[in-house]
Amino acid sequence: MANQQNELVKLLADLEEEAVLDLVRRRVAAGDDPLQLIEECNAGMRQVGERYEQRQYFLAGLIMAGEIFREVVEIAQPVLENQVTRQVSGRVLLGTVQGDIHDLGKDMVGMLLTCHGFTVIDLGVDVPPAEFVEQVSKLKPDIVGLSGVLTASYERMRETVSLLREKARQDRRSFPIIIGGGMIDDQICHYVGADHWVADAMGGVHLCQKLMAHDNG
Ligand code: B12
Repeated sequence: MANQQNELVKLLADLEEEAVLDLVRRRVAAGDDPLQLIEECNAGMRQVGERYEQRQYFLAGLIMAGEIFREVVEIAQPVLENQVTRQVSGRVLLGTVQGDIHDLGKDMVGMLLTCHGFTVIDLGVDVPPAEFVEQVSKLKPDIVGLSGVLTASYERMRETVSLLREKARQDRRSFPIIIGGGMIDDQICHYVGADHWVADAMGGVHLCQKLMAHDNG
């Protein structure tokens, strides 16, 4: 199994589209956990990023990696949807912050939250801070989730959080703001002013479940 795992990471890092999809299909058919497969592909994506930084890959490599990852998620999604029990949970407003068009991570979180009974309102990518504020006022979600993987996104997240807090104060409402995306850590969360951060999509689901239980308890 360890070899197979390394194989998937390596195949994705090498952008071997057909071989990746073939291996994923075989492992799904053999009963492997689809989240584990996605996690391995994520490790492959990080290697693609490193190769891009080292100029071994160019933009086309990032685009290709994005396409392969999306195809992997398409294979895994039906299995994931069958695995989970749907209970009615809360409403989560999601979006990738302004200036950032990376959406694979956000979509992954959205899909898993939906599988776990959350109603997800997805504002898409490159979402200006004012748009988040407007939609939060209109849709009144229980939780707001911001996604961003570029270093430049942290400034936009900070601005978005600040505007959301101001509006929440005016409306006498409160809702937790969580952030996620590649390189986010405690320090960035503190800088941005968000309430929580998570490193992976399933961690996001567990956090949202905890926040809703707290809300209702
Ligand atoms: C694929 C990719 C692209 C694709 C994206 C396709 C798409 N539809 O999303 C494309 C080609 C569009 C792209 C473009 C660019 N990219 Co790019 N890209 C990547 C790459 C290789 C993978 C990102 C990815 O999708 N990972 C898989 C997902 C599933 O992981 P994730 O996003 O981290 O999400 C997980 C968690 O973080 C979490 N999560 C994410 N969001 C949220 C939100 C919430 C609420 C929660 C709870 C959890 C959560 O859940 C997810 C699943 O576990 C990364 C490398 C890397 N290390 O990340 C570079 C990377 C992010 N890109 C980079 C760069 C530089 C660019 C470009 C500027 C390149 C260019 N010259 O144009 C442009 C920027 C465009 C823009 N304005 O946004 C740099 C960023 C460097 C930096 N520090 O800012 C990276 C790190 C590569 C590198 N090492 O240099 N890219």
